[in-house]
Parts: sequence; C-alpha cells; structure tokens
Amino acid sequence: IRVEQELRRSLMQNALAPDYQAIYAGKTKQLIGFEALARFRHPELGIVSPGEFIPIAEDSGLMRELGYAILDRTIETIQTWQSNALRNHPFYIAVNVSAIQLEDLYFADNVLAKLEGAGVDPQRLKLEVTESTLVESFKSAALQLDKLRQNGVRIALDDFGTGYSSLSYLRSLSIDTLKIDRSFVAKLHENEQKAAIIKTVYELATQLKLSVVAEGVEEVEELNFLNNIGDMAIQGFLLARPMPAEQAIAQVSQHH
Ligand code: G
Ligand code: G
Ligand code: MN
Ligand code: NA
Repeated sequence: IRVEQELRRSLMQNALAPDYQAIYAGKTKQLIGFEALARFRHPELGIVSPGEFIPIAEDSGLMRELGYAILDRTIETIQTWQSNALRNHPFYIAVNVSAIQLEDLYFADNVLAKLEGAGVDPQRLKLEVTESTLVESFKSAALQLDKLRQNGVRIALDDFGTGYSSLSYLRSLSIDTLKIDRSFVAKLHENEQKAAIIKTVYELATQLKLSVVAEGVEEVEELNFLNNIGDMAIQGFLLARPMPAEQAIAQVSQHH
C-alpha cells in the first residue's frame, strides 16, 4: 500500500526517471544503444526495484500511466542526446513494455505521436517485450507491435529462452532482435550446455535475420566466448551498469 501510494504521488509529480545501461557491439566495442530501466527513488523507501513496483503498478491500475511516463522520459532523453552528446550517432534506447500497455488500442498511435512531437526518429526507439507479456492477449499485442514496427520502431524479444513457446512467437510476431536471457550467459564458458544453447540461439537468430543481444555479461571470459560465437551486442555490468542519464552519457562520451 505504501509503495502504491508513493508511486501514485511520484507519477503526479513526474518524479520517476529511468536509469540507462549502455549496450555495445561485442567485437568492436562501439556503442549501439541503451536500455532504459525504471527506477523509483524515494526519500524514505530508498530505491525500490522495478521487480517490486512494476507488479504493484500492474495490480493497482497504475501501469498504463507509469508506462507512458517512462516512455516520455526516455523520448526526452533521446531528444537531448541526439542534439548534444550523441549528435550524428545512430544510438537507440530500448524500453521494456508490459502486457497492460499493449492492451491499449491506441498504444502504437500514442507512441508514434510522442516521437513525432519530440522530433525523434522512430528508429531510435526499441521496445522490449517478453514471452509472458505476449501470452495474455497475443492478438491485440501483435497488432500494436506490427503497427509500431511498420513505422520504424524496433522490437526485441527479451529474456529469450526463459518462457514457453519461444519458437511459435518467432514465427508469428515480427521482431528485430533476440535478447538472450542472462541465465544462459552466466559462466557459459564453464558450462557446455549453456554454450550449446547460446550457439544454437545465435544460429537461429542469424537464419531469421534477427540481431542478438547477450544480457548480463559480467566477466571477460563470457565476453570472449560470445565474441567467438559471432557478432552480437553485449549488455552487462562488465561494460556498463545502469546509471542516471547524466552519468550514463558522461561514461559513453569518454569512450568515443
Ligand atoms: O533493472 P532491474 O534488474 O531491477 O529490472 C528488474 C525487472 O524490471 C526486469 O525484468 C526489467 O525488464 C523490468 N523493468 C525495468 N524497467 C521497466 C519498465 O520501465 N517497464 C517494465 N514493464 N518493466 C521494467
Ligand atoms: O528483464 P530484463 O532483461 O529487462 O532486465 C534487465 C535487468 O538486468 C535489469 O534489472 C538490469 O539491472 C539487470 N542487469 C543488467 N546487466 C546485468 C549484469 O551484468 N548482471 C546482472 N546480474 N544483472 C544485470
Ligand atoms: Mn529488458
Ligand atoms: Na532480460
């Protein structure tokens, strides 16, 4: 109840700001983009993790509004970076969306209008959906995602491999990117099963002309192993932690 009340208040005060975690090309170490990760900083509750407050927002009818607030903040961040620190750089920012957001019949229209209003190319926004996001109302979600994608917004399937029926989603949903769940990445160099799974998923993605992001890369051995498998994007504490906008941009600016 406390979290819900405080979340409601933060929404009204426009006080929720995501952190941004940089994503790099594994081999060249070029910056590719970022993932926006919602953070709720409260003077007394401290930093409440999205793992805790997203389910609360979903159950209390706040998720729709919270989702739009995160999208607004992210689009503002893209707008700032594309005209300053990352001028002429084709970066994107990826935003996680939950099932409830995709139930909104005007979700795609609203997102496209926000982008246009901000002068942000839709290619700079990527939306991350999980298999479980899609289970609930697949048809309406697929419709929204198709419309966004036709207009240039890219779609990633997040946490790939942890849900069910991954393969049928690959067939029936039009997406751009597979994000390999970090449970497969952790210590893959010491685990033949994980290595085999990642090699196979990489091959599958390549055959389907999808790009690959490996998540949760924490060790240099994992990075080297992934680079030996093929060209993919790398996200993880080894290369960058999620950070507030100003810190995230300061860190990447030093590297290029
Ligand atoms: O950043 P962290 O590991 O604490 O995130 C925990 C979970 O919360 C992850 O599954 C992540 O996808 C999810 N999450 C983070 N930000 C958002 C957001 O803005 N919207 C939704 N729906 N989920 C988010
Ligand atoms: O479910 P999703 O993939 O959106 O969640 C991403 C989550 O993973 C975020 O909460 C982020 O903080 C976390 N994360 C990002 N990089 C790493 C990492 O290298 N190790 C671990 N353990 N978590 C990570
Ligand atoms: Mn994600
Ligand atoms: Na994930």
